[in-house]
Amino acid sequence: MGSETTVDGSDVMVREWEEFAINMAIEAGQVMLSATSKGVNRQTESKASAADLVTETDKGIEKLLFSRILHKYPDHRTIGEETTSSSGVKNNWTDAVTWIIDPIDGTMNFVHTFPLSCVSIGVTLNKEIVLGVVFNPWLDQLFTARRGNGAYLNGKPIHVSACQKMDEALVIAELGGDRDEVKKDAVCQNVQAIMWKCHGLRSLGSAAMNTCSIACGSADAYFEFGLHAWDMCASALILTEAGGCVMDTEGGPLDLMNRRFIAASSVDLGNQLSQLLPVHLKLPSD
Ligand code: LIP
Repeated sequence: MGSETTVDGSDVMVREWEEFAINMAIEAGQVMLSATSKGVNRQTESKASAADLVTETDKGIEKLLFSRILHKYPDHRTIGEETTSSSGVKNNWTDAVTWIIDPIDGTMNFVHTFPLSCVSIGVTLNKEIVLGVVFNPWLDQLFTARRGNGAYLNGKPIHVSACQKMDEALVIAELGGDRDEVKKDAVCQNVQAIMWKCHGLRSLGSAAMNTCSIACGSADAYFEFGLHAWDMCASALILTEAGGCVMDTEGGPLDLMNRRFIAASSVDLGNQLSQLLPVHLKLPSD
């Protein structure tokens, strides 16, 4: 493990946040498991569409984590899926230390007990991601990364695959939660453009799990329009620390608030995917 410093020069601080985030992620995982064993995971409300779900467990975990964070670090900021969706206001993302959290990424999977959902905890400082922790309690997978220190799965270093070509790549695409006609048409055109040009197409139902799969070399590229900062933040760092890349769907740098995401095992592969996509949706930013 390396010992590089972070943007403000203090890896010691980020290490402390990491330990704290890991404990919170494990606690959140226990809440997910217990909610499922009681059957309350199936009690849902919908948000942007009938396929964009929220459960009491999503809300409960977000509340729990935010209260833990603000109790320990009163001057830190928080951005979270359930708080932001219910307030209807844009994220106030500043240079301050900001915890960007998806309490359950893959809520649809959680509701159906499909074992691919996770808690995703990212931290930004000066608008750079400095920490990423993703925990899937069903598979007991804990992905972690601090900026400049590599990426780990259950404490063991992980690395992206060596795949460089689309026709050898396992690619991930998602339908996403928005179901308006423009979005549906874009998904169909984009999927059609890549489906016969790659080794295979998958859809895990969780942006963080999709991205972490690329980080550990089990998949090679992923794109989605309509993601939010909390879907991307933690796993984007895990992937880049594992040697991969994240970018805007048109190939520029990733803007966490811009809702357009390509993740790939290399810049080359990311660019190949970007060029194959015929539709690049422009969505209202977060
Ligand atoms: C969901 C994702 C899913 C993606 C949806 C949505 P949620 O997050 O991770 O893979 O396709 O756009 O954002 O709502 O389960 O936290």
